[in-house]
Amino acid sequence: MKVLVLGGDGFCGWPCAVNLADAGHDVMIVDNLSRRKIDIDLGVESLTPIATIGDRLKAWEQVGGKRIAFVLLDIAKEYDRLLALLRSEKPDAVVHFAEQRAAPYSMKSSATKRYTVDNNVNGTHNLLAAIVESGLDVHIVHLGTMGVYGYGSHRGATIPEGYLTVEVPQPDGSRFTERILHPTDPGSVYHMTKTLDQLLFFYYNKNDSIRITDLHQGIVWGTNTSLTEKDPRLTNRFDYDGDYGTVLNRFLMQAAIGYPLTVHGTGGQTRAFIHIRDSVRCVQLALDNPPTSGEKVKIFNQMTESHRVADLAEKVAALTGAETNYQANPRKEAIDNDLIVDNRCFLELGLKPTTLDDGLLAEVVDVARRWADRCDRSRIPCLSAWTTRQAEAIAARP
Ligand code: NAD
Ligand code: USQ
Repeated sequence: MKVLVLGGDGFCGWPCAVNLADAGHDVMIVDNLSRRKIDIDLGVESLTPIATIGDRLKAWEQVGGKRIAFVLLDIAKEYDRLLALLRSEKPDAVVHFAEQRAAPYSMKSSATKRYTVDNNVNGTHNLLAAIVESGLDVHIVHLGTMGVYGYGSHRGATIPEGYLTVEVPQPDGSRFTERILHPTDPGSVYHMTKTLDQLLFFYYNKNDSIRITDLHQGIVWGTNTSLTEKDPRLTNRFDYDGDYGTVLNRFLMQAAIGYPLTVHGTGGQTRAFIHIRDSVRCVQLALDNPPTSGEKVKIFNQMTESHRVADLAEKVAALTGAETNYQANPRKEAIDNDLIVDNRCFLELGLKPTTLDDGLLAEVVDVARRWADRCDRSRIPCLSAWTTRQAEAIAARP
């Protein structure tokens, strides 16, 4: 199959691209390298040293991998080039990772809010419009987020895979049932862009019969896969800073360098998690099981387990002896929430979940220890505040 991997230089996209090439697909990465530029703008670096995209692709060929092509293109701004690329390549599928993905970055300033909306919504819309204009039948696999469902208002209900069956009361007392998109409840400007993506997919699927799989992915942890471990130049990125680092990888890295684990608020926030190896596998499963012509947008909950943040800290502390620091929360979010998630679609397709208890936590700590001298401790605190109230609370931290 010919697959374009939009955002294939990023944390989830790079291991996915090499995995697809390894499986024999013709892979082309399309990326504007904006993530590397944001690191430069923020003055931070991946904890693991990452090679340039050119060196990555050379290394992949040298270890015997099937050649991966690369095109430097901004999908949010270069519509005509994107359309021309689709017309010339005629891909069977496009995997869409190419968005600004950090909630704290999206909440830093009006400029980063506007950039996140412009980049993410235009990028997704350009892709959809270009596929329609090209007349091609391309399966889109999009990386969405569990955060579209929101955290806090489920009251013990199980979150279904995208659609909710509701009963609507009629004026005459009768009721009808309807299968609707699950209501959205975004917790940041970034998460809001994913809810907008979801509506764009709904519309283009209804109007133009575009075949789409939207993967509502949880927080990805871990760093490498067996393929990115084959050569140091293939190493995947490891974000640890207060804007791009995600909670579990941050805790594991903090434990590795003896920095007290930064639990926001009470740590009662419950979130969904998936290991990078399973994330890669899920994308492959989604590509292998496309929607049929005329089928509604397929929505899969791409997660394998849910945990409270405080429980994660406790687990990491038990493994490493780390201390925990409960601190003022920079985010406006529920202090605690339940999270029960239906993830049967991928399990039924054969996903064998990698869990926190499979020994890989220690592997991440080892990776972090190896690169500990690259860590800038001053960049660890999360300082991007959701509102002035949270900014004041952070400023008052001891
Ligand atoms: P990332 O920032 O590491 O990678 C995104 C890639 O897309 C980068 O290489 C970037 O340069 C590229 N990109 C961004 N905008 C672009 C544009 N306009 N044109 C071309 N390329 C562009 O992020 P990631 O962690 O790999 O996440 C990938 C996708 O998965 C995102 O859509 C994200 O929302 C989703 N996701 C990530 C996680 C996670 O924990 N990392 C969890 C759930 C969902
Ligand atoms: N948190 C801490 N301490 C930290 C960092 C985070 O307690 O040092 C807390 C946050 O306050 C939040 C939770 O941990 O309650 C999760 O934060 P996160 O940064 O790990 O994850 P999030 O902002 O939700 O975003 C990440 C990815 C995003 C993806 C999302 C999936 O960056 O791209 O969409 O996970 S999900 O969370 O399922 O919506």
